[in-house]
Amino acid sequence: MIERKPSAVIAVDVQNDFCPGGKLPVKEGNLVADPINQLFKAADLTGVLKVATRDWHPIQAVHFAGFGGVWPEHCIMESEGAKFHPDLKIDPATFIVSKGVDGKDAYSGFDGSITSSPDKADLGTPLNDVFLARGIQRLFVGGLATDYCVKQTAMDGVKLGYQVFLIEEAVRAVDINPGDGNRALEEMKDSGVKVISLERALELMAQS
Ligand code: VGL
Ligand code: ZN
Repeated sequence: MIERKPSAVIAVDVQNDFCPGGKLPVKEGNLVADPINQLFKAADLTGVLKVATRDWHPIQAVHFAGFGGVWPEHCIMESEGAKFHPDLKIDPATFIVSKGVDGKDAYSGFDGSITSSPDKADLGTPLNDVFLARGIQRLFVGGLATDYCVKQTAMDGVKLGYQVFLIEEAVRAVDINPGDGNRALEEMKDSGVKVISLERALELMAQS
């Protein structure tokens, strides 16, 4: 008998501002939408939870260079740039996590809380509480950017006790310094994140 493990797919920050043409563009950022859609589709077939996180900053955020932080303005709440990329398939069954709403740095999806979900009772709840309430054990992670929010989300997942898989086709890096993305992958691996192909992830999900 196959051991079934309650799982979740997390799409990290697949937002217009992190895609080509956006305010903090990641090269080929838009290309993570297709593999993530495939994971979401498999999730629908297997009862795996779907989560999409989003950076959701106020205009005057200490996260931004003008207010003491390091980043150009991006993902201002309610703006076009903060919307999910149109290629990413979000539906009412997807749990949406908003983070950075107080203006502070919030790289990890676990720093955010639920702002849309199939069940109103989850609104305002931290992501980890949603997982704990449903007995989630495994996380399949993709999104933007490998060297920031994806890394923090995946490594927090390990720290919180989840088995974490990073889907290699479903991530892209900012690479402010050349090689940052690859270094982030190594750091994640060293901390216990399993980096796997989309094909392997779909196989594992079929056993969920
Ligand atoms: C991110 C930099 C600043 C990310 C968010 O989503 O990876 N990076 N804010
Ligand atoms: Zn941000």
